[in-house]
Amino acid sequence: MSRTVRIIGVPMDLGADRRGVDMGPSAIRYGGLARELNEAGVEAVDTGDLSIPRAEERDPDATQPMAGKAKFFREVEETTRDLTETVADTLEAGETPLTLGGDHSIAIGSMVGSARDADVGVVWLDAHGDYNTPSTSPSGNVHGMPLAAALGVGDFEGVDWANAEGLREENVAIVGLRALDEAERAAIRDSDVTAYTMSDLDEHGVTTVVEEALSVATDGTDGVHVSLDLDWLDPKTAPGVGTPVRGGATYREAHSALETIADSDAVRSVDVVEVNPILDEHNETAELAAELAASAFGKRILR
Ligand code: HAR
Ligand code: MN
Ligand code: MN
Ligand code: MN
Repeated sequence: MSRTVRIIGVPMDLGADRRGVDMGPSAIRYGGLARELNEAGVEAVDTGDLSIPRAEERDPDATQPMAGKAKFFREVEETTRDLTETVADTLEAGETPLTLGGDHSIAIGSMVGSARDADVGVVWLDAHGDYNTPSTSPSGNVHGMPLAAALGVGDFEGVDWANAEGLREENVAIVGLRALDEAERAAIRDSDVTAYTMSDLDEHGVTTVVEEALSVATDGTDGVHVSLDLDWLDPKTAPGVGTPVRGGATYREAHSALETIADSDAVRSVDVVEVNPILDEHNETAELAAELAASAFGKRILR
């Protein structure tokens, strides 16, 4: 029986400073997502988009956490609760959630939903660590915090809606790191999270690194949540992202990584985030996002 992938659009941009990622879900659909998924041999169904408040109607500072700063914290909570239910219901129905961002703050909901009734590992493909907390964040943007939130790090300890129940630091692998804030670096070093930098990819090659990341994420778990931030790729290949960082994964490395992930047969849920159509060139980053999602579900040239 083939896998049914449920597309869930989350047009959220309140977790990031640069507007435009709210158009990501439309651009990725327009970029051929359904066709790509069909070519991967899965059944694709589309839930449409969750409804997200507009920034212009809200006050970014209306609710702040006990310590530090997190812009639009109340709105992030609302969206997280909504996405958590959608992802959990999707899994309960025997389908696989594919969540389209939106900024990376949405991954809090997809992780909390995915790890509600299961032990889950995470493979986090990103230039950034996304391990800040409201106290350590230099920007106050929640898209720099989702891993810390889901793991209950620092200010996020005991924040029930943000903590992913069945997720442990030991089962989290970040791949492709090249931009960290000071406090974030220290927090990752002190944690039990496994982090592979771009230098590790240079040294060992993408297949080896991703296989290691998968062994971290599958160790004692029921499945893997894959979170793909398009800024993981080099900005020459993926220009349409909010926070580009030079020196990222190439086109082939990215496909290879997601094909290796598909081969593990451990994929439980997937995010594709941070596509910014305003900054894109002819929708190519969105098309790439659609292609990479298909690779994650097993698309191959010869099958
Ligand atoms: N580390 C920075 C901050 O916390 C930048 C955040 C990153 N942007 C993302 N997330 N796209 O991966 O503000
Ligand atoms: Mn990210
Ligand atoms: Mn990033
Ligand atoms: Mn090494």
